[in-house]
Amino acid sequence: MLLSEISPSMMCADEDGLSVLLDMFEENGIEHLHMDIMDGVFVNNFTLGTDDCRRMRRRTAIPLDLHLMITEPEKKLAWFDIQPGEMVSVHVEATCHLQKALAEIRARGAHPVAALNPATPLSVLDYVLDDLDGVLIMTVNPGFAGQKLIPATLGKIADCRRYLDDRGYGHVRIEVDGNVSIPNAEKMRAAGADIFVAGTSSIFCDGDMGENIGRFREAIR
Ligand code: S6P
Ligand code: MG
Repeated sequence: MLLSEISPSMMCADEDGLSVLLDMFEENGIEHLHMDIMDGVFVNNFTLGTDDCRRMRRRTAIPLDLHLMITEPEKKLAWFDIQPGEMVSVHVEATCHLQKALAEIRARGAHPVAALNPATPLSVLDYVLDDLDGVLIMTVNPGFAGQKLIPATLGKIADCRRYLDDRGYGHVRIEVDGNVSIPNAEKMRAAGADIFVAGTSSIFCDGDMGENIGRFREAIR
């Protein structure tokens, strides 16, 4: 099984105290920072944008995990100043040029990830497997934090792991996003997920953040 990693959802973080939070993430070995980018068209919300990504890169060495919930991402990748080693997810529902978008992310030295809404079948990946470093399985419909897990997506994570392994793509990571609470994270790990987006249902909730991260790590070990 691939090593498990945590990607805190930065749209859930307060701007106040951000430096302290980022120092704490570095001390806790947090592997990625999940940046939710929404355009008000692909999803009914606006969240983080290009300037937030630039600011975050100036404040921490933790690589960004850009989750682009925007239409026609292949036309907009240049706006994000993508850095080598970052993860960049594009939604397969948001483009009719999926291969082109993934190849452009790869050309920038970043890790291309295909994001799938809950109803989108895995077969959309059939002809882009060589272009992928990861699949982002949405376990809620994208747009908002604080939603409830869609139960069928747990089976989809297991199906995705099997789909990739059977085709010789065991190195392709599976990221999960949406209501990744500690109990849900345990089930997602058992199903084969290895990158976990931590939001309001796990680390950005009541209690000590350090202890929340510790419990979360334990659940996904
Ligand atoms: C939602 C977005 C997510 C949320 C995250 C929040 O569209 O893509 O990344 O920020 O899921 O986590 P939670 O624990 O509140 O569901
Ligand atoms: Mg997200």
